[in-house]
Amino acid sequence: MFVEGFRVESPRVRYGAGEIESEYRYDTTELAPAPAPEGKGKEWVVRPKVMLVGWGGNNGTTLTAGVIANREGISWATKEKVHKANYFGSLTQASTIRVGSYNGEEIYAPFKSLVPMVNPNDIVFGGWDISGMNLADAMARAKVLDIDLQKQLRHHMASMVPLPGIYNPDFIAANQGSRANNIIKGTKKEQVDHIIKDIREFKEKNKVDKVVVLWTANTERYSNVVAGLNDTMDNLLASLDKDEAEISPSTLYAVACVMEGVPFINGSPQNTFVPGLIEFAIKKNSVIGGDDFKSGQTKMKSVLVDFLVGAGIKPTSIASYNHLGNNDGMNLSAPQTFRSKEISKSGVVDDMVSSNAILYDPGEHPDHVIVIKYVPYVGDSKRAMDEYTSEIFMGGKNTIVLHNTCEDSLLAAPIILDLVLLAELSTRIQLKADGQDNYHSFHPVATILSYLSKAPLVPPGTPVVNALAKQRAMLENILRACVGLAPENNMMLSTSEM
Ligand code: NAI
Ligand code: DG6
Repeated sequence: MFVEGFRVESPRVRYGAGEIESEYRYDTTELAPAPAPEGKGKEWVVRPKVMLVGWGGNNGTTLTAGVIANREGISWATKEKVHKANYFGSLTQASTIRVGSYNGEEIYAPFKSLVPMVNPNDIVFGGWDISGMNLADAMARAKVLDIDLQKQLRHHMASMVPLPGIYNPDFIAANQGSRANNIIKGTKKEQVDHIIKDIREFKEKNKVDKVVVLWTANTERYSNVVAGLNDTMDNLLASLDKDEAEISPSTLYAVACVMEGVPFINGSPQNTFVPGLIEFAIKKNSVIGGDDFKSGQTKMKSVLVDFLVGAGIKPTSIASYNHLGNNDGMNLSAPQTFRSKEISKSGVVDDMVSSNAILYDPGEHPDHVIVIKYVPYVGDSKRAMDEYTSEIFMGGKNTIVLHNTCEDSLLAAPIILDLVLLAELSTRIQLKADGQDNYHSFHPVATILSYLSKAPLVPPGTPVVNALAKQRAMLENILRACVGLAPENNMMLSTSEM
């Protein structure tokens, strides 16, 4: 929606002849030295169990290995230098927030220090995989981490073996069949019951009361959304009882989690959250979030197009190629699974384009092409190439070309960590509006995870925000609100004007 102009109707604003007078409350934070708080609220934080669907894949093994390496303080040598385990790439662990100023100087604090959050080193991992390979061998199969590091991690991971997973060859590429040797048999209802039993046993075994489940398994094809099948909660649950073929494995895991009241996050692009599942999660007030980790090319796009459109420049064509050689790339070489990825990668500029009707006519959209090719030799080291062409002042053209080479799983693993930590945190935040009697939790469809998702899942009827800076501001301002800090307004009035 776009308006040509507007006028504010408010008792705090007066339009006069040649001037506008407004009353504005400018909130800013001036810090003062104080003793450090004791305990930092650590006692509030539970030790969560994270169950990954696709635990033995590149992302699952890389994240598990990375957390163990951090917990154990492991360092390893490459030909370049001795590396120390870190959480670079994690918003919660490696970024900072401006908390105020002190004597005219900007003061930043770790993002994770604003409210009590789970320490990733405390996370206990588990999960499912249709491949029964133990995590040490699966880490070697992934070929992501340096060999000296792998050697130090092997004994920590050899005893970790994924639970059998739900396999349906109709939903992923046929080329995945050879690794499917660890499978839950039975009807769909029995498979859901099996997942529920797994979750309960994990809670029991690890003496934890909180579990977060996250899908980092193969990208599936889209499920058909059909009236009477999966369009409502009742129809989805009835279809489950009837063992309907069109319920995907990812939806089955999600149904199990909603039944158990366990947060379920989808890191892949397919429509796991069919309308019936969303309705079910809302009715049960069980957290769901996704879709598709926003790791590299799309993250850049959600910055670059926001900048271009925000600068009054008109992107007219975006061509995004990438090639990769890991198992994800092999699975995406099938047209149906590629199509899921194409959809999630394509929608990312929609909100930016529709925000500016000065640049774009109604219905006008830049050409936007997504190409993904499987090139086994490059392994996990994905190459992403983008060409952005824009119209500029007086008929000019501006072409920007990007080339990014990066290990895909090293980008994704910290994002998975953030998704888990923020999903867990969101279950502990309670809010209440003026006039309401009781506190309530956030809407179960976790918009708060948008920053980390290529195609953010939002409550039905709610606008989707893809622009990265807005997504970060939302998250940051929510955390600031939790500790009574004003939203960051970046007006800089206290330093320059007053
Ligand atoms: P991967 O192919 O290495 O791992 C997927 C794992 O899932 C495999 O071990 C496979 O055996 C297992 N699996 C497949 N179906 C399963 C099921 N129904 N139940 C249990 N396990 C199952 O893939 P990778 O690289 O770890 O990526 C995982 C997912 O994350 C993919 O869907 C990918 O598109 C998505 N993703 C990855 C990003 C990245 O940067 N690495 C970014 C955005 C999304
Ligand atoms: C190739 O596109 C494989 C995909 O799984 C991507 O690596 C993944 O979706 C990351 O995409 P992006 O656009 O966030 O880099």
